[in-house]
Amino acid sequence: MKLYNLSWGPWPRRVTIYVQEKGIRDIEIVPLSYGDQRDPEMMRKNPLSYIPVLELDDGQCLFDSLAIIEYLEELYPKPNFIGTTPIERQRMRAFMHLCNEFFHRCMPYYANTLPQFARLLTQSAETAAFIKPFLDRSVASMEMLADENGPFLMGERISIADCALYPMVHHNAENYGDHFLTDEHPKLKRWAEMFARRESAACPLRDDGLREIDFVPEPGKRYWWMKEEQAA
Ligand SMILES: N[C@@H](CCC(=O)N[C@@H](CS)C(=O)NCC(=O)O)C(=O)O
Repeated sequence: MKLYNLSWGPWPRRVTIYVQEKGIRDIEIVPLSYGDQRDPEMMRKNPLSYIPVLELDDGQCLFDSLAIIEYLEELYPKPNFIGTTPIERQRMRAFMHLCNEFFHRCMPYYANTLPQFARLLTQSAETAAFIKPFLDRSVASMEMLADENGPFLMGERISIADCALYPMVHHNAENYGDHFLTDEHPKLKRWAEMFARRESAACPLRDDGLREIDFVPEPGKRYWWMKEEQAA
């Protein structure tokens, strides 16, 4: 199998963290750059043009980070990362859904608040203020579901929940300086500090210019976020 990957991408990182933590060694990781997902070859593999994509040996291509992870969990059931009882699995999946909800709420919030995103759109403080309570609620919900004693999100053993959330926390902190976990989230904070020390946690910063405020574009290169007049 081949896993098409973007090394700094929070969504594909869920799968690479899972593969590494699980000890799966027979998946070839194919590195892509941002933009490659729209090449005709990649569009044939995933018409939605998202990374990650898992290509099976028979050529079938699977997409969506958590659906890929659940597929792999069926192929490689040991060690168990999904939960051993229906209740454990339900809690883990509820956490996965909250984690997606959280990250989908981050994007419009950052787009409307971080200075580098002003290159992309006219920012609205009103929109940001509207979104913020929803975002806070997603984080509070994850805090509520996280295990009391840890050290992992679902308890003593690492699970898909850890692989699903860690890249999002890391992405926000390292690329945007947003350490959104506060003293109101003691369980998540303790967990994030613990997980950051794991070998699977290391990852490069995003390199498409949306991290730096004072980014100087490479001459002649068309960045995906550039308006036409900027690219000319
Ligand atoms: N729901 C998808 C989201 C994947 C996603 O947005 N990946 C980013 C890279 S981190 C991407 O491919 N973006 C390209 C685009 O939106 O065109 C998943 O969980 O895999």
